[in-house]
Amino acid sequence: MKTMKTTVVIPAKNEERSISKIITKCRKYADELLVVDGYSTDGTVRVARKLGARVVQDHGLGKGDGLRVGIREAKGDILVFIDADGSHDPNDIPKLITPIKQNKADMVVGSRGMGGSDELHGDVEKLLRMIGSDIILIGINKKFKVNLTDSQNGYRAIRTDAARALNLKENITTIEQEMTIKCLKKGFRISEVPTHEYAREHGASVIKLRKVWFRYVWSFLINLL
Ligand SMILES: Nc1nc2c(ncn2[C@@H]2O[C@H](COP(=O)(O)OP(=O)(O)OP(=O)(O)O)[C@@H](O)[C@H]2O)c(=O)[nH]1
Ligand SMILES: [Mg+2]
Repeated sequence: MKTMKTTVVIPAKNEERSISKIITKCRKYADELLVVDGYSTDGTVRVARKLGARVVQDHGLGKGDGLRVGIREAKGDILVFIDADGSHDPNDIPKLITPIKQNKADMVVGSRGMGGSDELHGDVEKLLRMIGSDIILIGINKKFKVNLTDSQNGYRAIRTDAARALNLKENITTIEQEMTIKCLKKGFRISEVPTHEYAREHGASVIKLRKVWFRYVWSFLINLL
């Protein structure tokens, strides 16, 4: 069997302070390092290029757009999506890609349900985010008769051909639940491994709950039904 090559896809928007650490730590697990830039106005692109990553630009529509560009551009057989803000530990990459290499899964999601999160607890916005994502998770589990513990985490690996077959449409972070639902609809095998989510190292989240909650509910319903 041919060895599967891995492309690590790093969506990044204004992450110059954390991206060098991520690129450096991902290097040993990646055959290709692909940074998808969302029109950063800081030194993200310069830092990424200096460290030898290939940099491509999204269309300025959001992280989902960025992941779609990564899925299109990647040369590897397996994609690993990892945030550039320091929330994910690159040393978890082997756990994410091994089940795919062993042909035991088509997508492997890092589960914060199993591995814990610094970002889902501590204030009202985080509580509402957690309740919302749990309601969506319960809906997915009931509909597809599965027992997932995280439908939202951006830290995940997927076979490139499976990702390309999904015809993903969401422009923002709703792309993660869309990917999960569409994998289940297509009968792709999803596994989870525990990964811990750390608080972003610098700067602010792009997610403002009051602006995005409706899109989460809407994309959940249209993809599920
Ligand atoms: N290419 C691209 N990347 C983006 C865009 N928006 C955000 N990102 C990146 O996507 C990743 C996730 O964004 P975050 O803002 O951390 O979203 P989040 O992790 O759900 O939110 P927090 O939990 O608050 O960290 C980070 O690496 C961002 O730099 C975009 O429009 N285009
Ligand atoms: Mg983050």
